[in-house]
Amino acid sequence: MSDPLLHLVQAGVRYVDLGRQLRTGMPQSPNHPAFHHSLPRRHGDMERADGGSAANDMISTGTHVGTHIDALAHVSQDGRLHGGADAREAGLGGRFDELGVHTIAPMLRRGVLLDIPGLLGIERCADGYEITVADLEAAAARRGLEVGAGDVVLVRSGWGQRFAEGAPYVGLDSGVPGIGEAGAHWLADRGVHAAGADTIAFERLAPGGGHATLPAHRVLLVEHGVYIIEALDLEELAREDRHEFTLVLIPLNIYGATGSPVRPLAVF
Ligand code: UVW
Repeated sequence: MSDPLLHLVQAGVRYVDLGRQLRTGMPQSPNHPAFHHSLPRRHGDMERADGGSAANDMISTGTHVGTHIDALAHVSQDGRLHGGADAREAGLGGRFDELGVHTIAPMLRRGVLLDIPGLLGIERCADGYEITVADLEAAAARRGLEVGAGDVVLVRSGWGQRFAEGAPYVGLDSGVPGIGEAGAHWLADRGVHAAGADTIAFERLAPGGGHATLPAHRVLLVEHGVYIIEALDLEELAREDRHEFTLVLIPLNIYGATGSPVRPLAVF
């Protein structure tokens, strides 16, 4: 019997890992409980009769830390969730049964990279820069691509390089680049399935403004039911000059969760 994976390898199919390594102290939004990894049972703590032992570790984390996907349960606007349900009444056993991360099907979809620093001829977008609709259109046109219904669109700002700095709340005072409300409407108008970026909040955060307003979250999650993926590593994909690929993304099947860590792959 032939091995289907071998066929893929022989056909030259490759992938780029878009997920960031989970580490205690990595950059994250201060909105969320941080990632912690500990080793409560070390080798030798309990030795078996045969001389063997096992080390067992433990993680605790907000579901919106590291590379992750936002479920539709995550954000409400003016007391309403996507679909109009009362957000304050919502929870497990209620609307989160329909909007939790367990309802996001594994993704095997056309992925499109819109590389904004590549377009602008810079290393990375300035902190707090709003990526405009003109930027999005020019980045797609530069590669002869059209964004279409069902796509997963990944917007690279270059900010992901700051993960190397290691500070947990890096960049919040100076702002974080990303799309704004207009960019979110542009994506929603094209019927995308999900949109992601290489930053902690997907959309632009104004210098000193923190998370005071999140218009792109409102437009995509609440108004249009478009999932958001954050803290992606898009550097290698840009270096590889890959702008169209198959995006493979599987959220954890956590019942009713507002988000989930993910490890997406760009396959080409
Ligand atoms: C932000 O910090 C806004 O990230 P998330 O959408 O995961 O809450």
